[in-house]
Amino acid sequence: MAGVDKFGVIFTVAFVAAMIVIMATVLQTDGTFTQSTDSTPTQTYSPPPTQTYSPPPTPQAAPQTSSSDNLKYTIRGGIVDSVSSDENHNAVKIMMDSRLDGQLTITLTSDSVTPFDDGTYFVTVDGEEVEFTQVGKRLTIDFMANSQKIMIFGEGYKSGGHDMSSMGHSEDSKEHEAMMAADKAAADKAAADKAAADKAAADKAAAAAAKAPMAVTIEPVEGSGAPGCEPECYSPSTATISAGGTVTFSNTDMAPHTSTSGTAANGPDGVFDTSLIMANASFDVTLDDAGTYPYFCMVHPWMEGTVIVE
Ligand SMILES: [Cu+2]
Repeated sequence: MAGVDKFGVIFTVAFVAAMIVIMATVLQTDGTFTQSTDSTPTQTYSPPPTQTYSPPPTPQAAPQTSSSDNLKYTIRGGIVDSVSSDENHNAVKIMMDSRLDGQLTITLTSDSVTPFDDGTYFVTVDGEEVEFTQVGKRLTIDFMANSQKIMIFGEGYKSGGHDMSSMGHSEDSKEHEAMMAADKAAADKAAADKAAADKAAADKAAAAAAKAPMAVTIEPVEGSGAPGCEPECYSPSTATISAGGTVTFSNTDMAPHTSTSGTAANGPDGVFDTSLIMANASFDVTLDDAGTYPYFCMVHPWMEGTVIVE
């Protein structure tokens, strides 16, 4: 039985050792289990190739660069249909399709269009003059979506006084008309601006003219010594002057009157008081502070008026 036990012990030790070896190969150094890939065949799933949708290239994605009529250009936001120089009109015409706001950069040549004396050009997009940047003979012109025609004019075009002799025939006379229209629009705008400025000046003058006077005369109405004239027993019953102005209370009535600041109901407030003014006499009151000053006649309390100082 000892032999059997010995064999059993050896078997057990060997089994344990084998397990340790197996575990060691399975157990990674970081302690995580991984599936053995070399011992068992693995099935891999390959999904069928998916169809991806590629949107059509947008015009601005890749700037279109080309040359036509010996003119090199780059366009973004549109496609150039044609570039042609018109020697008769000393202009270059670019026809294009643009669905987006974009930019055309074109390098001109002396053959295509001769610049003005100062080396610059005149550019229109669909007949409207536009700003552009110029480096040497390379022009960069911005355009709006749906623009169709860019024209670049040289010395044949005289701003403000078009050289009609070189603007002869049909199609480009349309172009020229468009330019004339653009110029007229600009002139009209300038005129409108001037009119607006003139109006503003006129309004200012009117405002100055409308400014309250520095002097006003107030008279009691005839017969105001007896009730019945109210509420306009002074004329004008409401008078307006500018601050620092003078009110002349002139008594043109037969009866003596006063003009006393305050109200008949509450009495004098002490701002001013002419005291009694006899017939054909007058009294001046100067008021420096803006405000509304009620006054009344001490003798005839139905007589009330107002002085407004602005
Ligand atoms: Cu009176």
